[in-house]
Amino acid sequence: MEGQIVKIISNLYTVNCNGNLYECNSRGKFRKDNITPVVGDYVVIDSDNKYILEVKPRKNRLIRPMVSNIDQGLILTSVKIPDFSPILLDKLITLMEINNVEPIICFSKMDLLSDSEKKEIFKYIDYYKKIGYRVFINDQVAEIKKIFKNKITVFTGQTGAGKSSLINRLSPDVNFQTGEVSIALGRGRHTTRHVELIELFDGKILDTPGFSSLEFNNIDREKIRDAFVEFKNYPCKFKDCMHLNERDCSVKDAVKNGEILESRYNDYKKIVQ
Ligand SMILES: Nc1nc2c(ncn2[C@@H]2O[C@H](COP(=O)(O)OP(=O)(O)O)[C@@H](O)[C@H]2O)c(=O)[nH]1
Ligand SMILES: [Mg+2]
Ligand SMILES: [Zn+2]
Repeated sequence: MEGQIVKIISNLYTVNCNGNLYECNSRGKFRKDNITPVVGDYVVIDSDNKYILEVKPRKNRLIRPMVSNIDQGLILTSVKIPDFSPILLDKLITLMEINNVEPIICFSKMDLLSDSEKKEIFKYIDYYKKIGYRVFINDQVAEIKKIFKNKITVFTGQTGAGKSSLINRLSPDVNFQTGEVSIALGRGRHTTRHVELIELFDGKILDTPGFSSLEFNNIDREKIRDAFVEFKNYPCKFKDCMHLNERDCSVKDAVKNGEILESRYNDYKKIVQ
């Protein structure tokens, strides 16, 4: 029988098979093969003996939190307290593109802006839409509810960006882990929390924010370049152009003539360097 791991506590794996939950153990074999089943894994189980028999190949896997097969990430982006940070947004988009996770952008706290500040943010909103991303403002609750269907979604964004508030507005009964509780307890050691996939609007969300550590170690420069999706619309003289110091670079031309947003290009350079 096939299903998906939705929760792991110690060595007990909760597997959802067509809506029925089975609490399974894993087999010693996995440890030997260096496979650790994680939340999100699609697995084959022996439903009589409650054992996981096989872990299916993964679409992707995050380390913190430990989870696999994420489809999309909702990036909560505050425009005030904390101020809008294009580099943080572009870093999150880049990490998601590299991990085969679809970025969806959601701006929060627009109500704290003056009209002229709003206009400035709408330049970014229009640009990210133009290059193909879905962009919302956090008061578009009805529209945001529709994005979850048949997908596994992870929420991300700085502390204070409005993740918990948005989830509360979407569905007041969801118990979303803030990720800040353990620190508030003031203990030296973080309390061990388990991660869990929660059903929401015909899809699943991870109850813990992801992509919180923005580390780009061991990532190929080419992968970072390709994560800036709009660059592909500007073929350069050199096929492997990194759009940095090369001559005859269509991407740099497009930045100069305003087709590519300057902050995007500058963020690309910062990330790649
Ligand atoms: N004015 C305003 N405040 C907001 C908005 N969204 C969240 N907040 C406030 O910002 C603070 C941080 O929000 P929270 O949801 O806890 O952020 P999280 O750390 O990402 O979970 C809280 O005091 C919220 O009430 C918004 O759209 N407008
Ligand atoms: Mg929170
Ligand atoms: Zn180029």
